Amino acid sequence: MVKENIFAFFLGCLMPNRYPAIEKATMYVMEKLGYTLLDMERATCCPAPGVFRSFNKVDWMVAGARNLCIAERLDADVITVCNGCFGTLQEINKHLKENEEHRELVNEKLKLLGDYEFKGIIDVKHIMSVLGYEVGPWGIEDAIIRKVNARAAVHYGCHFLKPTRIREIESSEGPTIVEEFIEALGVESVRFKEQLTCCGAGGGVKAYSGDVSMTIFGEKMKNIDDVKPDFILDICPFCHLQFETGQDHLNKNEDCNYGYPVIHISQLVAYCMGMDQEFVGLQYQLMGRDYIFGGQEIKKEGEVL
Ligand code: 9S8
Ligand code: 9S8
Ligand code: COM
Repeated sequence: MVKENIFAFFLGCLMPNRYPAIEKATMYVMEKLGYTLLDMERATCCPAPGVFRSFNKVDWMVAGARNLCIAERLDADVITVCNGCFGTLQEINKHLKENEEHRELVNEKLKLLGDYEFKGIIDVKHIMSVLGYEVGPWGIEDAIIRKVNARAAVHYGCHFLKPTRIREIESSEGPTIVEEFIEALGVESVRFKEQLTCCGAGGGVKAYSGDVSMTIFGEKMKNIDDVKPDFILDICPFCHLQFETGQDHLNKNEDCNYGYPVIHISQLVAYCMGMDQEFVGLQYQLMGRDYIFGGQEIKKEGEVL
């Protein structure tokens, strides 16, 4: 039995290297909600699904299983804040639980790396599913001290939703988990054209061809700009990187002047729960404004309404 309310926190590569504020915000949110996050010592890249799996599926499974073994030793389910990490770890975990032949093959190879054996005793979760399905919009209401009163363009990203048979999201074609959750934070989600398509970063596209990546991203930004949201909300540090650096790239190379703040779900929730805007990391997203959100306080910290 895995421990309740305790997660092995899988950092991945992008968040600790590029967006430590997302990491800090995640810890703030989860701890305030009563969860404990454990460090996964010696964890590596998940490895990224769109990149490593395309080259060598066995090596991808071995490296992923090694990370899962670290969480198994802690007796805790894994939590990730990244779609790619979720994609890899959830898929490998499910696959190796079901496929004995691959489990044996992977365990043989794991022996070469040290004292590792995949047992199949834990689950892998994305923070959005924990917030949306376990804490719930109903549960977060008690934990927040301010509502945001803004309009967001929600970007789900590919690996959170697909492949459908593995992901366990209520609907991968018309998901509402993010929208329903952020409504409780005072955020209205504005629909835009081709909302569920890729941001253009994943699948190795950004690394292989910056131009193709920016063409896909340019379309996405046009569709978002049509509905003029107050900010862009993502649930994946790689999408986050694309939206953040991509807007600057388009502004320099195309006839546009985008300046949409880009906010990860952990940052938004941390802010609503009382974390200072400066620590949530939003100051990097201000784009010349003093505050993104009016930050209407609905109660003081600790106060019960
Ligand atoms: S790890 Fe290495 S490149 Fe990354 S952030 Fe999320 S996907 Fe997993
Ligand atoms: S969309 Fe398509 S593959 Fe991905 S999840 Fe995050 S990066 Fe943006
Ligand atoms: C995207 C991960 S989040 S990957 O580039 O598709 O592997």
